[in-house]
Amino acid sequence: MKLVIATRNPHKLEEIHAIFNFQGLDVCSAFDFPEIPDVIEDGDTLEANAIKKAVEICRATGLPALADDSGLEVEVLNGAPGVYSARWSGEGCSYHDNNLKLLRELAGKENRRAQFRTVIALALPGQNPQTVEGSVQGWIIETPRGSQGFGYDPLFVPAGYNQTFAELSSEVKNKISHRARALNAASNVWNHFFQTSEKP
Ligand code: ITT
Repeated sequence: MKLVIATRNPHKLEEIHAIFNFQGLDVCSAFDFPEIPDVIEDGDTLEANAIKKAVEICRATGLPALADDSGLEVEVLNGAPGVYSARWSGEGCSYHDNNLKLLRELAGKENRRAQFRTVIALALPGQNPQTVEGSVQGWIIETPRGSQGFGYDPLFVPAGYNQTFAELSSEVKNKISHRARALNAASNVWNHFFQTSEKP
């Protein structure tokens, strides 16, 4: 059985493959379908965008599709940037631009608590899409540190650690991250789909 990972973010795709053993599934990604336009992520929630990405890619390819929509939710910013994490500082912005904006928004603030949250949606042809989620608590430091990972990783220290996600090895990040927890939930909740795929 085939499965399309509905992402064009290479870092995310690499993490998903490092975290999850898709066993007998024949896995490809949105990179393998360059003719399909980017999905417009105009939902108000991570759930809405994850479902939209999975459903549109499932319809366009006729194949089961799994989408990941993730965001950083900062307590003192009422959950921002959240669903707007990718383009927080404007269309075409870089991870660096977003990190600078985060530092500006938190300047002088004592409460630096934040969480990363991932919603995973699975869309199977002819069926209603379903979602699961995972999150990891932590805090935002004042100066970026580390060169691993991507996005807001250089500013995020997960609870129980002293290093940022960009300083920790990918093995550690991929054990404790929002994405790892969401994929773990996915394998429990959708075990039927993943087990079926084990058979030849
Ligand atoms: P796709 O929609 O093609 O999957 P995307 O980058 O647009 O790729 P999202 O809409 O989920 O993905 O955007 C999430 C943004 O949140 C992403 O661009 C990063 O800035 C940030 N982000 C997501 N996961 C992260 C992680 O594990 N570590 C650091 N930042 C992350």
